[in-house]
Amino acid sequence: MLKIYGTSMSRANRALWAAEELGLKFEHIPTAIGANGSRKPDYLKINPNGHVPAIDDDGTIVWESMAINLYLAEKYGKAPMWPAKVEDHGHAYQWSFWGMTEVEPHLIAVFLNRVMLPKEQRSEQAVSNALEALKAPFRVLDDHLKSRAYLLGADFTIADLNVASVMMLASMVGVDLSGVPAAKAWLDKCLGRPALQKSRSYK
Ligand SMILES: N[C@@H](CCC(=O)N[C@@H](CS)C(=O)NCC(=O)O)C(=O)O
Repeated sequence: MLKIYGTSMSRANRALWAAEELGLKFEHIPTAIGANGSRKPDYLKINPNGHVPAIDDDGTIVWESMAINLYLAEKYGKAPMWPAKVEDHGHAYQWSFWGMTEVEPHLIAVFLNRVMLPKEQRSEQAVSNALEALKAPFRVLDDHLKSRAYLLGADFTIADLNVASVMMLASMVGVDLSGVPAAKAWLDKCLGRPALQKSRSYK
């Protein structure tokens, strides 16, 4: 049976969300971040990077959250969740990698400097640099969503799940999305999905 390692309070939430959205039967293996979980020797045999999430799908081990989600969607999903056309697979990869490279590092910088770091180590300058850097990709997302309901068109797909799983950090760390209303409306729609609520119950 598919095993998913991680906690919903981490990037593992996106794999748990995908599994719920795809209606998969799986075993959740609670794995904390750091010394008490993801850095333990047994777990390092599964993901030598010491990070969550990872999956073990009947012996096939995959780590990297976006790779996990694209794998699960391709293997177990039907259209529209995993789109029928190869061209749309290209767009699913495009948006997933875009979220991970163009948006996630800047949102993490805001998260670290507003929430995670001890107060004396936080930098307002780092927050304003990150907010500045987010303006361009947020504009790209907003422009794209002005003329379509979801990233690939009319339906929610794995591309939406992957990008929304990155963008949800924005609302968690108080990044104002009122200047990008189409992106905000799309994100609210994605975050309202029952499968996401369910995925948050895996501690
Ligand atoms: N690029 C990786 C990043 C995974 C990652 O950094 N996960 C964090 C939790 S959100 C983690 O496991 N940190 C624990 C550690 O580095 O010790 C992915 O998307 O899967």
